Amino acid sequence: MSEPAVLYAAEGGVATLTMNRPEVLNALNDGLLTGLREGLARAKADDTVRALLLTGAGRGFCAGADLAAGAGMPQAGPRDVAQSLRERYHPIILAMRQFPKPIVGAVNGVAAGAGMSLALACDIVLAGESASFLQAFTRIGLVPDCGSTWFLPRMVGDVRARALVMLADKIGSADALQYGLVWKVYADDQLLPEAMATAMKMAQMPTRAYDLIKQGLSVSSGNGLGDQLEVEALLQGLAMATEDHKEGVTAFLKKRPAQFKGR
Ligand code: T3D
Repeated sequence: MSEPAVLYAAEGGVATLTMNRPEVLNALNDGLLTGLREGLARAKADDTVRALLLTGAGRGFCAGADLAAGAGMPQAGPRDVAQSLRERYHPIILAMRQFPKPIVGAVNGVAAGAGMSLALACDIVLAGESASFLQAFTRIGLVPDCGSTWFLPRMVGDVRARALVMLADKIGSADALQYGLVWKVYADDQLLPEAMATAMKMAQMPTRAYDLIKQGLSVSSGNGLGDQLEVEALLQGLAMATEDHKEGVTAFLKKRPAQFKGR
């Protein structure tokens, strides 16, 4: 039997999704897209999972849509690309951004096309020194998809976003760090241990507050200050009703470390 296109492992409160088609740099075919959707749903439903780690097997993170499996192949015949994006890709990007637990991306190699969008959809993006990022779309006559035109201007500003998508130059981890695409860069052999340590640390934090933070950040760019203050007030009311808030205050007053339960 062939290996699954996405490996799922859960340990210490962290579910790890490993994109697993290393021979094609984890290009996205149906199996891999289905594996991502199912892995996200499984990790969301499991109360013992309080953080998610996304990475790639082999020397690539994800090379975007599998060009040999139909994407952009004239011989595959006409197809409704918009429908394909809506049905196969968008649910993954939206599930990641709406995921009620933090997602750490460990970008271990090239992240190209929709693979770069996947990396950008993570909450905390960590990279290995040999990681690279490529808005590959114009190289094959396409436009960015899977959220890249939404993420990039917000993350790196308009000047860099335009250059990245129009020039389609591959940038390395040092530039990605300087541009603000990634949080930290590690030596390649340290990336996974560091990413796991980050995810495990986040799995011990107040999970409900993380969910509420993600909700607040997701609407902030469409809001004026007054509206966003109101969003924060509503979210803070919800956070204040959690067991973890009570535990945080109690631990502070008793001068001991907090034991958050994610409730
Ligand atoms: O409905 C829809 O599906 C539309 C959705 C579109 C969303 C998109 O993501 S469009 C963008 C698709 N991705 C690309 O255009 C990137 C294509 N790949 C590359 O440009 C290069 O492979 C990389 C820059 C990513 C890496 O280059 P390099 O030199 O490190 O590796 P390589 O030798 O090119 O690739 C290694 C193998 O992976 C190679 O196979 P081989 O020759 O060893 O048998 C290569 O063909 C394969 N591979 C890499 N990317 C893809 C791929 N196979 C299929 N699809 C790929 N995207």
